[in-house]
Amino acid sequence: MSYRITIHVVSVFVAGLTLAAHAQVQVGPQSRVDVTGAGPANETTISVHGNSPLEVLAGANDYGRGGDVKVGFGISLNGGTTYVDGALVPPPPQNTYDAHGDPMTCWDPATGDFWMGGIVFNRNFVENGIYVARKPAGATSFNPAVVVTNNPTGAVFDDKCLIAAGPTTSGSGTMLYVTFTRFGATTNIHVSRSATLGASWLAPVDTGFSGQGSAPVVLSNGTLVIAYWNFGSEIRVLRSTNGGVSFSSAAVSGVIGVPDGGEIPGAFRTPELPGIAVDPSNDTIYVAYSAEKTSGSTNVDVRIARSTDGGLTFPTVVALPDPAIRPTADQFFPWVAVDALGGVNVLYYDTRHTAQSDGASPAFLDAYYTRITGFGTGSQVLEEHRLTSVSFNTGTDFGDGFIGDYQQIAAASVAVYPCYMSTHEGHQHYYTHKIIVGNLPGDMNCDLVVDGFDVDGFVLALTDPAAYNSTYPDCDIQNGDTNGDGSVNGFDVDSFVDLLTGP
Ligand SMILES: [Ca+2]
Ligand SMILES: [Ca+2]
Ligand SMILES: [Ca+2]
Ligand SMILES: [Ca+2]
Repeated sequence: MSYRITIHVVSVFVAGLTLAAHAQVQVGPQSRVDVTGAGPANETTISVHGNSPLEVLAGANDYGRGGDVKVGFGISLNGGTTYVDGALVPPPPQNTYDAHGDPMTCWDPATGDFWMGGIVFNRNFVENGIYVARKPAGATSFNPAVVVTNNPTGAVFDDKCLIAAGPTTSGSGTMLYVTFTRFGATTNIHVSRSATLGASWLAPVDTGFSGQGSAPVVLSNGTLVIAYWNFGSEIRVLRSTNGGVSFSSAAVSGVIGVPDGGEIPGAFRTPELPGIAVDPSNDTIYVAYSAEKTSGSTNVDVRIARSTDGGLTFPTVVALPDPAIRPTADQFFPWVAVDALGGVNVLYYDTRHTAQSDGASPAFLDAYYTRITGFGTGSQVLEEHRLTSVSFNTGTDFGDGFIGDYQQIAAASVAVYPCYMSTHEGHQHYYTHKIIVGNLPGDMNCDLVVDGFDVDGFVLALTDPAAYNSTYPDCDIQNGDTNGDGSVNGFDVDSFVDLLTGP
């Protein structure tokens, strides 16, 4: 017996050396979400199941379903390899309205369920509102949608909604928040809440603060933090420590300059809408936005601001991309997500691959992804990957007038899913990749979960590494190094068992 183990130690160690040469971040192939949609589709949203990270819910403004624009969705249970796609059906009376859009998604750690929705309106801009639908974990369809707001008179118009789920301030149960801008007598951000898992919604609260692009997250103590653009030269956050009843505002950025169409190639609109994410392990908040490299410059960059005090202050700001690498191109439409290893993952559009002037129409863009480790420290590393294999033409559909107003990226465990629009298939469609940012010790079947289904793979990795690699060709045998000593061998058995049986 001891002889056999010795042999296996040697053979597995060699395999480990080979794999160690692989890049840390593995970007999977591009996968189209609106597989049955005729397009165009743009303005993306995405959420991932935190405890079952192959389950993904993506969405977009989807013009390819017949009739006017709808909230399109794509559900994947296999990490975006394949999608079930379609469009949401609004609840009465909103199912008679002409158009919907501003897609939003969220995932709730307490129930494991997803919610998705958007705005809905008649083209006369009188009747309008917001709705959401619940998708139970593992389901490939939605429960009937529910009205969040409905405005039948045209006195107000609700716009640019986003949604978050998290614990209540008392720690018991889930609170859902939909944040949006209500145009009318004011342009204030409003917040609708549901303590009934989206079955019913309270009348929206006027935060008292004017802004657009409100993007919410919920901290572990129930504090609600909402990034927004103040219609001026600042990115700010709203904070509510009483469950969305009252709000205060704090600065994220100071003066940023406001990038507009004149500072970016293309004629499409480029509102300054921030992205936001929270690291659930420590409540660190990251807000992503575009800014002039220096005040008055037309060189637009992405910036990521970090708060470690629950959104009161954002003292650490990182700019992308590394100016030593790409000195002149514009980067915009950023969103951010935090993986379980603490990496800060950023999606954005970039103009670098075509020589083009600001305002030149159409523009040629690429989707880019950067993972930041050691955020804001002397050991910071920016690992950048181009996601699109060819630059896409923004003049495809809408005459270069519209490519969506935002795009999103989501992360869970060691998986990251950017979701962006490209026109390379002849229309605006939307796409994801599964990006693996590191090893998940014990996950031998690479479903991003460590459980009893990993036992067979673990045994095979120890006894026959070649057979493991052929049986699990997409997996990294180094996940068997559960004791973290760099080798996969019999010394990993105890720690593997601990992973299966531990808390
Ligand atoms: Ca520029
Ligand atoms: Ca730039
Ligand atoms: Ca697994
Ligand atoms: Ca080991």
